[in-house]
Amino acid sequence: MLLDRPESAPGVGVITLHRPEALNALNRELMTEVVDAATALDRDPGIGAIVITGSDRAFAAGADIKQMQPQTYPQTYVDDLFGDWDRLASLRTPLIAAVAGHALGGGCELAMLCDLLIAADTAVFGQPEIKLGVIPGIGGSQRLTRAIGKAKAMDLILTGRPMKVDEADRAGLVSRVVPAADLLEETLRIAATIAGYSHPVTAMAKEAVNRAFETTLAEGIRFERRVFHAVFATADQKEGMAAFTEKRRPDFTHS
Ligand code: CO8
Repeated sequence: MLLDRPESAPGVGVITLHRPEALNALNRELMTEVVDAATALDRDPGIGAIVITGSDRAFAAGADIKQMQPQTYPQTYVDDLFGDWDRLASLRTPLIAAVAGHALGGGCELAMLCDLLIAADTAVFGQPEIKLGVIPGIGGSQRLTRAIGKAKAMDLILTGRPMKVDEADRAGLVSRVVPAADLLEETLRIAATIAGYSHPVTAMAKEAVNRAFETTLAEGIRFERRVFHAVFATADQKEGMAAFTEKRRPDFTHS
C-alpha cells in the first residue's frame, strides 16, 4: 500500500493498493494497512476526503484466494475474517474509490463500500465468488443489491459474470465514468472539491445519506431534519451563508 497527500489536492489523502504481483488481491496484511491508514487519515483534522485507488490493470482482483484456500470455519469465525473492512464503512470522512481495470469480488466490495465510485472506462466489476464455491463476504450481497437492484445483483452473484463500465454506469453502480488516462486527476479534483467544504458538514451529509439505507423514509427524514438543525451550530454555516451574501468565496474553518 502507498500513502500520499498530493500538493495538487489540498486536504486529500490517497491510499494506493499496491500488490502488482497479485493484481492487488486483498490479503490480511493489505487490509490491515489500508484500514489503519484510512483510520489515521480520518482522525487528521487537515483531511477532508480519502481516495482509495489501485493500478491501471486492477483496482483489486478480490480477496486473496491463495490465503483463503486453507481456512477452516472456526478460524474464519474466531478471526472474523475480513471483518476489519467494516471499520472503513464507519469512518466519517468521505471515501472515494478511483477504479480502473478489475474490481472483482472483495475489490468490487471495497469500491462499493466507498461513498463515491469514480470509474475509468476500463473498469470491470463483478462478484465471481460463486465460481470458487463461496459467496461475497465483504458486504457484496447487500451493497450490490442496494446499488443496482435484485435483478442485476442476482445475475452477477449467481452467474459470476463480469460487468463492464457502461452497464455498471447504467445500473447506477458508479458515480461518474472518466477516461482511464484522467482517472486520478479527475478523482483528485472531485476529492479536493469535497475537502474544501466544511469537514463537519460533509461528515453530516454523508451520515444523512447513509441513514437512508438503515431506516424508514419517515425516520430518515426526521434524522435529516435534526442534522440540518444542528448545522446552524457550526461556524461554517455562518461563514458559508455570509460569503454568499457578500459575493465572496467562503473560508471554512471546519468548526
Ligand atoms: N487472489 C490471489 N491471487 C490472485 C487473485 C486473487 N483474488 N487474482 C489474481 N491473482 C494473481 C494470480 O494468481 C496471478 O498470480 P501468478 O502470476 O503467481 O499466477 C496474478 O495475480 C495475475 O493474475 P492472472 O495471471 O490470473 O491475470 P489475468 O489477466 O490472466 O486474469 C483475472 C485477471 C480475470 C482478474 C484473474 O486473475 C482472476 O480471475 N482472478 C480472481 C478473481 C476472483 O475470483 N475474485 C474473487 C475472489 S473471492 C473474494 O473476493 C471473496 C471476498 C469475500 C471473502 C470474505 C470472507 C469472509
